[in-house]
Amino acid sequence: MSLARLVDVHTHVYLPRYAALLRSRTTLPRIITSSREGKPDDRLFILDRDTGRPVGSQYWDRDEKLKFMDRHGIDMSVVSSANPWLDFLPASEAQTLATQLNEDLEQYCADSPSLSPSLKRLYGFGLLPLVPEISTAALLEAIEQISKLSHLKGIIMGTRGLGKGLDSEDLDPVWAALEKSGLVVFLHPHYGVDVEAWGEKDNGHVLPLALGFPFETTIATTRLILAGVFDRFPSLRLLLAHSGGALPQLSSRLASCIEHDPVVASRLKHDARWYLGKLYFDAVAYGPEELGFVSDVISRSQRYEAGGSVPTNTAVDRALGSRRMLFGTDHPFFPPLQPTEKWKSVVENLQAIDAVTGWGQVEKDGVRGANALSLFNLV
Ligand code: 5CU
Repeated sequence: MSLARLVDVHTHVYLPRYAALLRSRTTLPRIITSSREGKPDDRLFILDRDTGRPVGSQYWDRDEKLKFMDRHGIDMSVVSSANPWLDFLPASEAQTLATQLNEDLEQYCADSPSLSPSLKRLYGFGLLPLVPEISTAALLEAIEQISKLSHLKGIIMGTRGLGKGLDSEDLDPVWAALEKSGLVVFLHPHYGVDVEAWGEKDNGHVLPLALGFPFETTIATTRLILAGVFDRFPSLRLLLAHSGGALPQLSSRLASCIEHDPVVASRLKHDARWYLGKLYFDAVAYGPEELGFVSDVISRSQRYEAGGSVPTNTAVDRALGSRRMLFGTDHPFFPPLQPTEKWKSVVENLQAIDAVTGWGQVEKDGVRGANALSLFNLV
């Protein structure tokens, strides 16, 4: 077993202030409290057609986060607010709450135990008030606020932007400021795809979570590529949830569709596959084959370095791609259905990293933590 640090970059919280807001609401998203066997019973409703799920202190209490980390050998976590963030609020409320929640998260991290004289156990992703009608000035102020909070190392963002999606040019000043700040942008889904796609059978939350979430990320990232955002802001650091969804699998098809489309064919500076090598991917994929495949696709992007040159047949260096992949748990989501010491969702992701063919100890340690330390400049 390696002694290298284990760092969780995909782990969520509903900060107490936000949980209180969810409790006060009468429409989605909300927490409904009822009584079960004489005890208060909190249930969270956030998704379209959500049937609810139990929520408790593991969603908001920092001690519970630290206990979970200890139980799974996680040294450090970069914690983010869970979906749906501020998406449902009017602009002025979103702006005020973003400022407060960023302060709250800074405190949550700053007061966490130290791992070494210079490192805490908890760091965070802040929030921007990304809602329709918000002013650009308010967004830039939020980026400035987060940049000054020393324990916040990035921002978490959904896919709606200001209501028109992330490919809207209205967001260019935001991308420019984020690029300049060096903050990592964690792109995370919430809406999935049209619920009609799921049919009428009750399949719990399986279809929206297993398929809807990753497809939402796939679509949002593809739209960013197509809009030339990575051409205009080449140093933007974007971390994709759930290993980038289906984008790695579909990237050659995307490249071909672009090449054959008169509207888009000459728009981008690079072959679509090149952009995947500029992104970061969490390793929340649950299987070694998937992780290996994603690292191949990232590695392969270098073949497209010269503006879409013809790929060679040289074997891809799988290890190279691993440097852009980072361990995550999705805690406190996906708790075991029956009480167990360790959560299967965590154990499986760790076992997957360990079992990727072609990754040596250096690559595995990188994905487990060293890549995160480097990406977030945690030294
Ligand atoms: O179980 C869920 O609904 C979720 C969610 O909403 N967000 C997330 O990050 N993971 C699971």
